[in-house]
Amino acid sequence: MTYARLYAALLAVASTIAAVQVNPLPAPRNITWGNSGPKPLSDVTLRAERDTEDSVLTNAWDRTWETIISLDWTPAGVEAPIPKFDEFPTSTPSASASASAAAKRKRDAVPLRFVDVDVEDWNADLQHGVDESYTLDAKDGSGAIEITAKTVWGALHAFTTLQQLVISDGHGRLIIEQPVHIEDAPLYPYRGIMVDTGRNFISVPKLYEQLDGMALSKLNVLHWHLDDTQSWPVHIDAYPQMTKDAYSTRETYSHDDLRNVVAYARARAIRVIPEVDMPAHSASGWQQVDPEIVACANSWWSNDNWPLHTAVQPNPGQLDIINPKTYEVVRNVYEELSGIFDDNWFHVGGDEIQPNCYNFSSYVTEWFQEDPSRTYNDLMQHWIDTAVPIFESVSESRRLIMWEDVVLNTEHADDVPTDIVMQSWNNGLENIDKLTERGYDVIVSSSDFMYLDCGRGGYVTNDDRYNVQDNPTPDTPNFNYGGIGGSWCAPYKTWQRIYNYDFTLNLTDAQAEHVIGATAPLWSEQVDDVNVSNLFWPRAAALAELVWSGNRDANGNKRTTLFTQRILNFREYLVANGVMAATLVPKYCLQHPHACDLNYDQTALY
Ligand SMILES: *[C@@H]1O[C@H](CO)[C@@H](O)[C@H](O)[C@H]1NC(C)=O
Ligand SMILES: *[C@@H]1O[C@H](CO)[C@@H](O)[C@H](O)[C@H]1NC(C)=O
Ligand SMILES: *[C@@H]1O[C@H](CO)[C@@H](O)[C@H](O)[C@H]1NC(C)=O
Ligand SMILES: CC(=O)N[C@H]1CO[C@H](CO)[C@@H](O)[C@@H]1O
Repeated sequence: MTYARLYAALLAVASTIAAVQVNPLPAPRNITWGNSGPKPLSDVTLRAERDTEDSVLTNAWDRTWETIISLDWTPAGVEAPIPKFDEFPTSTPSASASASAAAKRKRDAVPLRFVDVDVEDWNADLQHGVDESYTLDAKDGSGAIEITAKTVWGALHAFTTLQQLVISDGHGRLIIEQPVHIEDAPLYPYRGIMVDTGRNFISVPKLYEQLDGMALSKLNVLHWHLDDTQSWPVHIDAYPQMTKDAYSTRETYSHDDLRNVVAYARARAIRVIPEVDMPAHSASGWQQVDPEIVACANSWWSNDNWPLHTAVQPNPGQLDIINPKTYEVVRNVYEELSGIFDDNWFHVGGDEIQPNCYNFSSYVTEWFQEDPSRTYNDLMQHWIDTAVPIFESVSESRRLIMWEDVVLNTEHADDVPTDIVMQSWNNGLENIDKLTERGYDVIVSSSDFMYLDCGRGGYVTNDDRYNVQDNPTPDTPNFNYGGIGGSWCAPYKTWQRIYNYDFTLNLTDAQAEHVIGATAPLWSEQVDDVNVSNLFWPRAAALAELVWSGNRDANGNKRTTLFTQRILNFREYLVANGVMAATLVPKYCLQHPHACDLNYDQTALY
C-alpha cells in the first residue's frame, strides 16, 4: 500500500486514530497528541501571577485570543503524521460504536476557559540567548490550558503555537482537536530575516506586517539594513541634512518611527538589530554632512570596463577610511542610533570594499604613497582599529556583527577580533567552515540558499544582453535561457531549497557550536511595499522551522514531505493574518495532500 493511499484511508477514519488536521509551524520539538477527542474552548481568560494591563504577556494574550475569535480558522489541508504500517486500522469502526464513543466524548469534554501561564523569571530581558522554551498542555478534565515558560518571551511563543492549534469545528465552536502536550525550545538562538530600506523604502506598516509573520513563525531577529549608497532614510538629530538623500520627505523614518518598530517587535518577542553598512555601500546621507568623508561617489561605477569598477552596483561610494573627519561623523551617527535601538547587538556592515574607489580619495592615495609597503589589507585594518573602539564604546554589553568579507575577502583585515559575529553569505558550507574554524560565531545567510531576492532578472538598465532574438537549446544556453538572466545569485530560492539546507554539515562539534543561527536577507533593489511580503513569505517560514526545530525527524531523516502541508497551510494562515504571502501551489495541492508530489514514493526525501 502506498502512503498516498494510506492518507486517503486515514482521513476516512481519522477520529479513531487521533489524526489531527493541524500542526503548528514551526513544528514543536516535541508534540504528543492524545486520542480522547476534541477539547472545546470558550472565552479563554489569561491567569498569570503578573497580568497587569500594560504587561507584554497580557497584550500578547489579548492579541492571540482576538485573532482566534476573529479568524474562526479552518485549515484547508490535512497534516497528519504518516502512520506506521502496523498502526494502520484495517477496517472502519461500526456506526454504533463510533456514535457511542462520540456521545461519551461530548459528556467528558470540559470546556477550556483559562490559560494559566507560569513564568519563572519575569525580568529576563529580550536579548541574545534569552531562554525561549515553553511547555503547553491541554489536558482532559482540566478547564485550563497550562503554559510554563522560563521567561515571558517563551510564553509568547507558546501563544503563537496555541493560536495555530485552535480551529473551528465547522459548527460555531472553537476546539483543540485532541488533548495535547508540547515541550518546545529553539535549536538556535538567532533566527532572522533581513530587510533592506536603503535600495527602496519600506513603510512602517509594511515593517509591522513582516513582524507579524515573524512572530507567527517564531523568528526572533529583524536585521534592519537601514541605508545604502542609494538612499539615507533615517532622521539623525546630529545631522538633519542626511535625509536630503532620502527618496522623498515622506520616505523617511523619524525617531518615533524607529522606536515604534522596536516596540512592536519587542511586544512579539522579536529583537531589532540595525545595520549601518560601513565603510563600503556608503554615499547617501554621509555626503550631505561632508563630501570629503565619502570616496568615489561621483565616479562611473564601470561594470562595462570591470578592471576600473568602483562599485558592484550603481551608485558608488565608500566612507573614506583615512580622513579623520569620517570617524567623527560615524561616531555621532552610531551613538545616536544606539540610543534608539536598545538591543545589545549592532551590525556595522563591512562587506564589498572596492579598491578602485579609493583612487578617488587624496587621503587614501597619499597614505599609500607615504609608505609603499601598505596594502588594502592594511587599509582595512586601519578601519577596524579605528572604528571598532568607537562601536564598542557605547556599552559593555555591545556586541558587533559584520559581514564575513572583512576576514575572508582579498581586501580583508588581518586582525579582526574574534568576538565580532560574522554573517556568512558566500560559498555556502565552505565559508561557514572557514569562519567557525577560526573561532568566529557565525550567522548563516548563504546566498545560494537563503537570499530571497535572487532569480528575478537584473535591474541595471540599458543592458544589451537582453537584446537576443535566438531561441537556444539546453546545450547552448545564453544569458536569458539557461543563464543567470542578470541575477548574480540566480535562481530563485524556493522553500524546499531553504528547508533542506544542512548548514552545519561536516563541521566538527566545536565548529557547530559557533553557528548561532541564520538570517534570510531580502535585498531590495527590486522590492518595496508592493511586493516585500510576497517575497519574504512564506519562504521565511521554511527558514523559521529549519532554525527552530530543524529539517529532520527523531530518526535523523529529512521531514520535507511532512513539512509540505505545514507550509501550505501556514501560507493560508499568514494571508488570513494580513501577511501577503506568495502562492506556492495550485490550491488543489493544498486540498489534496501529496497529490502534487514529484515522487510517488513518499519516502523519497527521507
Ligand atoms: C516527548 O514528550 C513525551 C511526553 O512527555 C516523552 O515521553 C518523550 O520522551 C519526549 N520525546 C523527546 C524526544 O523528548
Ligand atoms: C587605481 O589605482 C591602481 C594603482 O595605481 C591602479 O592599478 C588602478 O587601475 C586604478 N583604478 C582606477 C579606476 O583608476
Ligand atoms: C561532507 O563529508 C563527506 C564525507 O567526508 C563528503 O563525502 C562530502 O563531500 C562532504 N560534503 C560537503 C558538502 O562538503
Ligand atoms: C509589482 C511587482 O513587481 N510585483 C512582484 C513582486 O515580486 C513577486 C514575487 O517575485 C511577483 O510575483 C510580483 O509580480
